[in-house]
Amino acid sequence: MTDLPLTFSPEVIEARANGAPVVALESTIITHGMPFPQNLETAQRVEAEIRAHGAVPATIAVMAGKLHIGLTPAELEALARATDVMKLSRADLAACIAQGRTGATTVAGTMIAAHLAGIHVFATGGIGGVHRGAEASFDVSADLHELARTPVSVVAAGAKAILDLPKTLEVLETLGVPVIAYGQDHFPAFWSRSSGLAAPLRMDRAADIATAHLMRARLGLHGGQLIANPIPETAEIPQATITPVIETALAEAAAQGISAKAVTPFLLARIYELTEGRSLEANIALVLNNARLGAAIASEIAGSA
Ligand code: PSU
Ligand code: MN
Repeated sequence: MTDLPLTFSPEVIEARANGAPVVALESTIITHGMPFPQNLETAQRVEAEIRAHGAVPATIAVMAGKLHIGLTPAELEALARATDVMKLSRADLAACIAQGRTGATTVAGTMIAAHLAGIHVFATGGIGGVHRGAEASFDVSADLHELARTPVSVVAAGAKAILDLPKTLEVLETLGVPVIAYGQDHFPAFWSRSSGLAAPLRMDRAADIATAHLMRARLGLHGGQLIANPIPETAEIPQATITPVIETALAEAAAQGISAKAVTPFLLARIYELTEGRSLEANIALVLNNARLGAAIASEIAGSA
């Protein structure tokens, strides 16, 4: 462990020494997913929510070439204010560290770092997936492949309807990733509780999710689990409201030739503007909800160690 190039925050060092539950958090949502200052406020609230539910938060990022597992309050603020931050998926992580640069980890990048640090559970907003039109663009997020190979349970509110959700579920099935809806039969669609698509698996208890996570390791199965946790009812945006907004943002992205890593941040920023901030309020509510479930799953895993 000591020769791994990891920098732990003081509270994560203490949690590791005590066997306390730890929940990993990504940083792309801070630098490329939300505007300042809401990004900082949300990151602070999500960390507080995890602490209030008996676990320790570990926000993951590369800062000046160091891979941080947990950020101090000052580091979190510096990241939220930073510009020219790289977006780090599997392909980018080592290059960012080698060049001494600063980068924010995506779902894929965060899973890699969490696993290196021995963290089982990671809470976020939404995962990347198969983009609409992927049959022509081949734009499939590296998040899906990471779920297939790295043993971390990822709590998300499903995937956004900016993606092709049926194709995303098909690819997850092909890759052997368990997609577990929490407390309902349908796969959630980020801003909405249901995508209208049936989820492959359903669990109603954090303890069952923890047991399944540990059972995969005992069976020698690689890869993680996607825990699809529906947005709280009070924060939901109706499909009829969000669908035309998504269509507009997608049309603009196509017209402007946005491609590759820039697609997801572009769409998130436009949807925020077009909904006059309502999408962001929903986003914040669902991340807090995922933090609570992540803390519960991590506590169950820590308790059965
Ligand atoms: N989906 C969201 N919010 C986000 C992201 C996705 O609803 O912030 C971010 C996550 O970090 C995710 C990444 O891992 O975008 C996926 O980017 P890409 O599609 O380029 O793989
Ligand atoms: Mn992509």
